[in-house]
Amino acid sequence: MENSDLQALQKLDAAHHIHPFNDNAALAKKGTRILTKGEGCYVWDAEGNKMLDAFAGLWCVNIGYGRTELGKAAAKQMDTLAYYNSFFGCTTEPTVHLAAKLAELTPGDLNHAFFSNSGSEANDTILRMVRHFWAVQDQPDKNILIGRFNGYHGSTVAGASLGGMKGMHSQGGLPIPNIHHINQPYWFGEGGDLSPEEFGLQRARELEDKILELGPDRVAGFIGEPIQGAAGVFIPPMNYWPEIQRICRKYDVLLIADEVICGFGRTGHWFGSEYFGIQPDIMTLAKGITSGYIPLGAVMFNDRVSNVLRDKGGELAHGYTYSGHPVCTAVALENIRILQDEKIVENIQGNTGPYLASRWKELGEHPLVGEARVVGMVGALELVPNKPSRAFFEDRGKVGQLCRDIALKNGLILRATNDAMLLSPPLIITRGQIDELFEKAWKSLNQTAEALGK
Ligand code: PXG
Repeated sequence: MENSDLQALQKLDAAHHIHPFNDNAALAKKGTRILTKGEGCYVWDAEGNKMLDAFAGLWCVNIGYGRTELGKAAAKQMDTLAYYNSFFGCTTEPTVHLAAKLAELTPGDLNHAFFSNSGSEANDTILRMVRHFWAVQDQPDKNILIGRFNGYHGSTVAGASLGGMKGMHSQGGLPIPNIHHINQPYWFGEGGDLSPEEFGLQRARELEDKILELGPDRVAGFIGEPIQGAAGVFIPPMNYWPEIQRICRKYDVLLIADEVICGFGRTGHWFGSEYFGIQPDIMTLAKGITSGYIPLGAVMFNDRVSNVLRDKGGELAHGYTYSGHPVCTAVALENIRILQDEKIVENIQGNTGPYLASRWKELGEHPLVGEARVVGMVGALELVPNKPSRAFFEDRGKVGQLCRDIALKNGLILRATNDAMLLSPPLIITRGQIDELFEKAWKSLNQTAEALGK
C-alpha cells in the first residue's frame, strides 16, 4: 500500500472507528497497524512487513490463514441459501449437520447445540439457561453462578459478569447480581511456598467453601476456562479440575467449561476438558469452531440439562437472528473437515506439540524468563526481574509491552498480559516454523534485557 493511502486510512480509522480493548486516544495519535494479508502462519501489514503470527489472530485461526476451501464453502452456501433462521419450526441443512457433528466431537453426552454469534453471547445464553434449568425444577433460588477472578468469558453483560476482570467490572456497573468469584489457580503468581499440587487442591477447595458459604441450594453452576487464556495462560495443576468436578457433583452444581480458547485442538486434544480428564455438563464454543474465518459460537448442553429444558422449560424465550446462520455453520463444517482430514490435532500430540514444548523449555532458560509453560499449542513466558525468584517487576505490564513491541519489530506476533508473553500459534505450525519462533523470541528476549540494562 502506498504510504499516502495508509496514512489516509489511519486518519479515517482514528476519526470513525472505536477499537475494542484499546486506549483509543493514544491509538489515534500513534496510528493503527493495518493488516492486509494472511497465509498459513504468517500475516502481512500495509507497510509490507511479514510477521509470524504466534497468536493466531486472537487465539482463533487454528487451521492457519488463506484456506480457500472455507471461502468456497461460504460462497456456495450464500449462493444457495444465504440466510434462513432456525425460528418458527425451521432450520437449514448445514446447521443440522453441524449440531450433529458437535455432538459427535464433544466428549460424553454433550449432545445438544444452541448457536450464537460469539463466545460472549454463548455465555449469556448459558447464564439464562442454567437459571431457567433450576427454576423449572422448583428451585428458583438456585440461581448463583460462580466464576473466577481474572477469568474471561466475554464482553457482554453476562459474559463480563461471569468473568473476573476488575477493569471490566468497573465500566458499566458489573457484575450483575448473583454472580460470585473465587481465586484462580495461578501457581506461578500466587502459589507461594506450596507445591503446584498442594496449591491446585487449595484453590479448587475454595469452590467448596464458597458453595457452603452461599448454600448448595443457591448455587446453580460453576464456570471456568480449562486453561485461563486472556488472564495469562494459567495452566492449572492436573489435580485442580478433577477436584472442581468432584465438588460440583457433590453439591449438584452444573459444571460449565468455557472452551472458547481450548476447544478445537488448542491443547493437543479436541477439548481442554479431555486434557484435564473432566466431563462438563455444559460447554462454551467459539473461535476455533470456524478458525476465526466467520463469527460463530455455540453452547453444548448434556442430555440431563437439555431434557429438562425441553420437557419442563416451556417455549424457549431466547434466540438470536443469526442463531445457526447457514453460512457460518457451513464454514464451521468445512473447518472441522480440514481439522479431521489433515489430522491436525493428532499431529500436535505426536509431533509438533512435544517439539514446541522442548523449544519453549529452552526459552525458559533465558535469564529474563521465570517460567516457560505450555500445553499443546498454548503457552506463556513469565518475564521476571530476578530469576529464579518468582517475584514480579514493580511496574507490572511495562516489560511485557516492551518485549511485545520488540518482538513485533523482529517479525513475531506475541501477546502480552502483564509481563507474561502469551503464545497461541495456528495449530498447523511446523517444526521449521517453531525453530523460527524460537530464534525470534530468543532475540527479542535478549533485546528486552538489553533495553532494561541487564
Ligand atoms: N470465553 C473465553 C474463554 C474467551 O477467551 C470469550 C469467551 C468471548 O468470546 P467472543 O467471541 O465473544 O470474543 C473469549 C474471548 C484477549 C482477548 O485479550 C481474548 C478474548 C477476546 C478478546 C480479547 O486475550 N477471548
